Amino acid sequence: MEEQFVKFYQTGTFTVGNRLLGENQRSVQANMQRTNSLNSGHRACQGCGEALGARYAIDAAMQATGNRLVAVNATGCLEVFSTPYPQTSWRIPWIHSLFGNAAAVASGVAAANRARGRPDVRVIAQGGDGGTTDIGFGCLSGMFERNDDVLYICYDNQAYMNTGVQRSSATPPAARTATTPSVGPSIGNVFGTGKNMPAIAMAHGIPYVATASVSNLRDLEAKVTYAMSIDGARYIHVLVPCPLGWGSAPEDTIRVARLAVESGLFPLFEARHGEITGTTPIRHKVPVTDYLKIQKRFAHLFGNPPDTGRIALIQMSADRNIEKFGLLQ
Ligand SMILES: Cc1ncc(C[n+]2csc(CCOP(=O)(O)OP(=O)(O)O)c2C)c(N)n1
Ligand code: SF4
Repeated sequence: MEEQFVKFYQTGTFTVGNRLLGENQRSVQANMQRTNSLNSGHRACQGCGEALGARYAIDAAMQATGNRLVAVNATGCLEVFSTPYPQTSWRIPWIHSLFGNAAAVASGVAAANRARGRPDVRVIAQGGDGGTTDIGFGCLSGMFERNDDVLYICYDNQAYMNTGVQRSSATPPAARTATTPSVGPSIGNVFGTGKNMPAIAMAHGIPYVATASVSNLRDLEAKVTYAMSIDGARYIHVLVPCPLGWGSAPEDTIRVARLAVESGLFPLFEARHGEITGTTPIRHKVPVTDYLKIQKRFAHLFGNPPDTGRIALIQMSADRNIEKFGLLQ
């Protein structure tokens, strides 16, 4: 009989697979000693990418800091679903700031720790894309510019989800939201607008900037772990699909996030002091239609006839990323 190589896809998980890996390859989440910083029982929707991303990121940061961590949370889904007063799912010191000032509050916490002679207690600020790219933008830029000792994590679900899926400056072209055109020849968000937040963070020359995706959770853990090993202002931008706002199936959250990466629409990279230092190559390049078709927010692109013009524009932007970051190696 012909021999067949059996591949263990589960390596790195909490289940059996972790034992197949060497100590230094094991994920934080697979460790029995993980802190469960964002505990079960919260009220996120089924399949929420933000809940998943935050759980991995904060547990990794806890491990990297020897559990000496304070998190500051902007208003948004992550804050609302995790802390319906008087309950909380957080098992770490956690502060709810205003919607727009998480970065400034985090800078203050870091300064207070220094003043108390406890610079070993590290600080994370976190928020959604609305809280980061729009209303919290000024405070965040100040935190970067002063090189304050804070890791800021943006969980990018590409709209204001908590208040009913309004457009943010991270909403991609053609995506339908509650505040983008829903009738006429060009349904969905317009082209040529929005902000590239990782590039803006890099332009501040801060020590570390990275993008991550909940499709690559080990990579997310590694980036958070590295970020907590250095000082100064750091920024990680995580793509977190939102089944409610994207109109994707809850069980497809990882798949959608992966297709964003594998199509080139969401490049994974790291940058130090404003220069790209590493990228994650695409393993199996897919056309952007594979990504778009499984989300209702893009359904209008696939009518009869399909909107080939705008689909081609989205494909061009994915191809530009692939070329710019050298993602096909
Ligand atoms: C100054 C201010 N304006 C508006 C709101 C209402 N508000 C609360 S959460 C939210 C949306 C948050 O969106 P985002 O930051 O993208 O996070 P998400 O909920 O998508 O994770 C808004 C508009 C507020 N709390 N404060
Ligand atoms: S609306 Fe979206 S981001 Fe908010 S809890 Fe539900 S899935 Fe998560």
